[in-house]
Amino acid sequence: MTIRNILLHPDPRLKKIATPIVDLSDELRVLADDMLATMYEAPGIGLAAPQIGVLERLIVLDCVKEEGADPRPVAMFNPEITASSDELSVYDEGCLSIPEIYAEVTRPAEVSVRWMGLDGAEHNETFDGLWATCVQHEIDHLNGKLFIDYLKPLKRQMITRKMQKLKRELAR
Ligand code: K1U
Ligand code: ZN
Repeated sequence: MTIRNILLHPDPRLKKIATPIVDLSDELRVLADDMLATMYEAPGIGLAAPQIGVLERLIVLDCVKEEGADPRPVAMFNPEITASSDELSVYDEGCLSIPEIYAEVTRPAEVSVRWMGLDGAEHNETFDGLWATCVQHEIDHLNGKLFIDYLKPLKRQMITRKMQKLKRELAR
């Protein structure tokens, strides 16, 4: 497994709409494995393919947080939200492409998702809690949307300026 480089905001590739996956190839299975390894290493609870510069509709997540609980790595090809609750939930979100910055985002508390799994079969599941927040955050990445896009323009601008400075320093 290869740990991939995670793109940092601002990057034009993080603003693009990712392409649907047509055939589940061995290459895509390797990509999913690499993304899970990259996510665990970061560490994070989710990762979307555009974050490693691959503009295809693939996300991975594992939101099991309880100490000693079994991990639950999930890879979703072409994930789609098929239903959202009216009830909302607020979570202090982070993003591996915007490190060390957290902000409250309001989203539906429960979402039903359809996706193609590593086995090539269709899966359907309803998520709540952190899983619901994370899967929505990751699907947003596939549509070129970042969690800071939910914030007021001034706050978003401040974060973007901070990230531009960080990227300049890292490039030195
Ligand atoms: O997509 C990403 O950038 C990953 C992101 C997912 C996410 C976090 C919080 C709310 C919604 C979506 C992260 O994983 S940021 C890191 C993080 O939250 C975390 C890291 C280690 C342990 C627990 C959480
Ligand atoms: Zn993110």
